[in-house]
Amino acid sequence: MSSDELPDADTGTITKAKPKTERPKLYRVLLLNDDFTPMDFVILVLKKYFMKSDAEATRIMLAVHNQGAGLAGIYTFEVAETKVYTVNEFSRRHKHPLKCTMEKE
Ligand code: TYC
Repeated sequence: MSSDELPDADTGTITKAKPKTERPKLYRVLLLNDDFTPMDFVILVLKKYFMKSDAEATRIMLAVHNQGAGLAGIYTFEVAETKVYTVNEFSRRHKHPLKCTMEKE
């Protein structure tokens, strides 16, 4: 029996005493560099889907351009999944090879 498990007085049933408010797992959403997507398009994506300012979007775009990948944001699983899907769809629709991925924090 772990410290958060208490036996019921009458039945001896073991129940968890600790209120369960576990923190959700978080996921990093990344943009990947490529040779063809215009810099302005990457900045637009960061502003449109990740709510970045012009200055912050430019900083992140240049970090991706120079280092190969860069952090667009950190979200819960379903939000991260939706960002990845929406950004990849938006890039495909505009015929740019920009790729967005996610990884566990
Ligand atoms: N490397 C691209 C260029 O020189 C710009 C770019 C930046 C592309 C970031 C993708 O995630 C990216 N046009």
